[in-house]
Amino acid sequence: MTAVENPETPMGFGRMHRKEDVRFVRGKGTYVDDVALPGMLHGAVLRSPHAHARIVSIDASAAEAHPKVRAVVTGATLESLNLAWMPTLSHDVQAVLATDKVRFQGQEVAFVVAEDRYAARDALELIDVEYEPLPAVIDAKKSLADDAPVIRDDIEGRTGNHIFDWETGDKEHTDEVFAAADVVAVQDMLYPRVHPAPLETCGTVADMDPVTGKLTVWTTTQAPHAHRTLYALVAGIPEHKIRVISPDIGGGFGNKVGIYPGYVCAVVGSILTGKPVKWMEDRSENLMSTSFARDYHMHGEIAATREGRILAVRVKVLADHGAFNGTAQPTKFPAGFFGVFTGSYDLMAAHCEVTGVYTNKAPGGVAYACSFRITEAVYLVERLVDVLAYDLGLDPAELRMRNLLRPEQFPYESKTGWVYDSGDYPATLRAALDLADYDELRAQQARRRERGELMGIGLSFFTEAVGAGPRKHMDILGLGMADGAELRVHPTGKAVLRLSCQSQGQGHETTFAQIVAEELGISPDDIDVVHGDTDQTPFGLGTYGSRSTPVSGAATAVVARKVRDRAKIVASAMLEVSEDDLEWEKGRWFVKGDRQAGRDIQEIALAAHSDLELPEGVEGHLDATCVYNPPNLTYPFGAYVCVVDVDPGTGQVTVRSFFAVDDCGVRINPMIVEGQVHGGLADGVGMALMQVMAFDEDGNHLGGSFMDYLLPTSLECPSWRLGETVTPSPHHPIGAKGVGESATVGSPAAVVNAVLDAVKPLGVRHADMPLAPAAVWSAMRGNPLRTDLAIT
Ligand code: MCN
Ligand code: CUM
Repeated sequence: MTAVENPETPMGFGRMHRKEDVRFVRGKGTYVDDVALPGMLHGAVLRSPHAHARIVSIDASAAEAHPKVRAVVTGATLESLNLAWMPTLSHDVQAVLATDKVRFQGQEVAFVVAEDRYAARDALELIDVEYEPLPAVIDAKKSLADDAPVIRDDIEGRTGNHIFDWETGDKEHTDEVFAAADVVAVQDMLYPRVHPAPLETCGTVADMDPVTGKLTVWTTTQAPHAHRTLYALVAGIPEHKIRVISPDIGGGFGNKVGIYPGYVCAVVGSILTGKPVKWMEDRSENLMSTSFARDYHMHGEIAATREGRILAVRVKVLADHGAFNGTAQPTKFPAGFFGVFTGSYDLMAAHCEVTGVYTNKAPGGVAYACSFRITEAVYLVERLVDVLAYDLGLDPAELRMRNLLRPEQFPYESKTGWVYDSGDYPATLRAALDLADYDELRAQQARRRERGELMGIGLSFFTEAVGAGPRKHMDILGLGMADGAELRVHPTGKAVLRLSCQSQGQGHETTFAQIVAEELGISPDDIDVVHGDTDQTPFGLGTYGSRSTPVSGAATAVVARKVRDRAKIVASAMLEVSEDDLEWEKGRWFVKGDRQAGRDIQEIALAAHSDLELPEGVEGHLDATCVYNPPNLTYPFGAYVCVVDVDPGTGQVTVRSFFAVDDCGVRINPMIVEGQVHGGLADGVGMALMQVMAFDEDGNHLGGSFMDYLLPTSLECPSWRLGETVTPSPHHPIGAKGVGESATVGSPAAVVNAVLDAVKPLGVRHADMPLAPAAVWSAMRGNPLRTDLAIT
């Protein structure tokens, strides 16, 4: 880890401590669970013990009779309010509370509102639900069988579990290239179901004021404005009568993009009782019922010449979407951004087909630091390249170097239609190999292999696509993806910046202030960043797909430039010179050729609020707004090298070292970027080695606590070694690209490739994540495990 070299506040980009940490390290953050309102009641959710069952009856009378219970909400209550079903962000519908059937274990069946949390929990036990169990569909591969029970029989005319077929690329041309290729390497692989597991679970405090009719919702959301619009559309409450406040968030990682039934129930509870209602889920509830990611069964093929020139990639995917997620995510493509599976390589052709299916699992496929399926795409192509290297007997670094896109090819349109904005990939791979001292590592590996030791070196090279983005790629509820920014400079030159995005730990209060500082020369300490409150911030779709820097960051730069232009008009009036005679240097306008004659931004701000006479039509004060509609996504990229040791007796993997060179264009705060990368690398180690949401045959969820669903700690992680290259995005006002998900997307393949490189002498070509000791041990004996069904 790099030390903070310059702890003093820079007047713009550079390392600086995070402003928000002043409250976080003192335990002074305000999270949803810290919100306490007078007369507040508490809600609890009754959940299904079955993965698939018909609901015969629900008798809530005993719970209703509990002296501390104020309301019991069931699907029938919601039906009478026309709220039984809610749209998911992915254009499907989900039962808020089950009425006809339960479709996954942990599904919401009833909601109790009581005077305290304990009473609410106790009363859940008093609700008598009669179930008629049905066979559960857990294995996506079996969901399409003719005799598989139909999970979504609530949808009229549905006779099976098939949701969609989606394809991209040119099939005919790809098949031709494959037919003519010297070599075709084929590999099936599973990206298992995983969960983001943020430190803070999800929750809501809903307060419907019966007098004003205004609904205030404190909620754990990465996208407050999207939630408000959805509440308005679903509940029919006028949008201006809804205020969504997303206070401090204890991690999101995609878990807090969607709306969950508990949120809606808290709102309904408040409407029914006329009191504020708090609902906070516990850890098991979070792990069982909220957004899952991945669950992609992939069949990949890669075609090449004998010399190792990669020609084409062909893929078939079976996507397990769980019970309620008809399409993958809030995007026009049902398979999300999986279309970037061509990776970082100069291919002649590519084609992929994705089939989505329902299973009796919690709604899946949404998000986990993933850029919506890019994680799966990168993993697939980076495993395929290694499998090809294995088959051809080539060094995986050399094979990548020969096939990476070259700098002169940018902007590059991929064979599936994505326009990569900028990059010098070979330079970044070279930087990573140098950082790792690759040749020396290989030499050491050879020596160790002679001693019977299993040392592995794994590589990955990833291209991300972040900053949703143009409507071509993405929309939620038909809303498009522009984000707003408002900047107000006060008379004394201090400023407030209002943004539609929402930080879950990424440090927005610091970095967005730094963008204004860079543009206007106001110290970041003098700029307050306001976000997470729909009453106080302009509309925008929030934080996911690492879009805050690409979209809100761009909006911030543009709004600051607008203020600078306004400041120029004021300065010209103050100095009584033409605007054309003024020149900007950070923090002041001065007269060309006379550096002494100038006004700094603080003087200009005061004058802008005075009776200074401004030109006809120019308003006073120093404010501006901007709505930024990004012309393209940004495409950060990186090269990773992972070194592992595998215990030949137990299959236990130790990550010895990890070298990561990330390119996210211009870095606003390199310290924060490095923190983002550290977190993502830990995620990658977790997914590669231990994280999986497994189920048994009956649909029992086997990962309901951190004893079973394993997260990496510092003990499993090495001391990360980071490097950087900087290729600015040509279309972003400050040349920045997003970085928040890069390392999660890029690192699993490096870890898996390293483990498989270690066991290569034993003839192991592939094994599926997570490479827990049992999986590695079995693979070493030629007996690969189906990890999502077998490992708990
Ligand atoms: N940054 C920078 N220079 C760049 C790019 C980014 O200084 N060139 C800074 C940004 O200004 C911001 C941070 O790095 O402070 C991350 O920026 P960005 O890549 O724009 O990502 P977002 O802010 O949109 O965050 C979302 C992203 C996602 S989608 C997930 S999931 C994830 C991630 O961020 N969840 C996180 N990182 C997380 N980090 C924490 N601590 N907690 C989460 O829940
Ligand atoms: Cu894909 S997880 Mo993030 O986009 O919130």
